[in-house]
Amino acid sequence: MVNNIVKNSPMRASMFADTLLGPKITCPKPVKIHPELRVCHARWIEIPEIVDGKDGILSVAEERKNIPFNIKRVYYIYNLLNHHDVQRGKHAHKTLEQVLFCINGSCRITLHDGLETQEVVLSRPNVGLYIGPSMWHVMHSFENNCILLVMASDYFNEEDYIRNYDDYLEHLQRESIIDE
Ligand code: T46
Repeated sequence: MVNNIVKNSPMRASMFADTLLGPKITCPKPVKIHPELRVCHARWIEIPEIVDGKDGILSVAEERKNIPFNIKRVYYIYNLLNHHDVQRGKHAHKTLEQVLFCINGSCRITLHDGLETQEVVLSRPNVGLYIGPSMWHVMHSFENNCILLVMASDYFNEEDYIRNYDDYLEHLQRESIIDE
């Protein structure tokens, strides 16, 4: 009885009508992303925005498709109450690869590869920043509504962090990433 009511309801009809016609998926043309990244071990990653005629936009990240590694971990940073002053990051990873998406609001990331320093803005939910190993990074200038979503290539391991800047420079020299 309950099933019949649901089956015949206009709500149910409208829920299925679009499916019968087939989804209308359009992906907007990629917008050129600025700025060009001068630092090593970082690049922009643009994922599709699917606008299908319903309200909202659907973006999708897939490992080994638009994310260049197997995703073992996802974490997110939010509820930034002291957003004007706060600095997070201030470290590099020995092996970890990550892609950072600001899925709400915006923040800035200062990247440093031992030689070059560059500050970028993360503000588009479908434009991620790939950060590879040996990149010193600092996240700051958070908007209070900022939600930073991170996909990572490995599980959390404190041993993979280089949290001291002098140790970071030593690491670069040891790995012959920069000359002494
Ligand atoms: C990074 C940037 C972009 C865990 O226990 N598990 C986890 O998966 C993570 C990410 C953190 N933690 C613990 C370790 C610390 O006790 O959470 C605490 C805060 O971590 P951290 O100070 O490293 O947080 P951020 O925001 O400075 O850095 C984070 C990631 O840790 C880091 O890998 O690259 O975001």
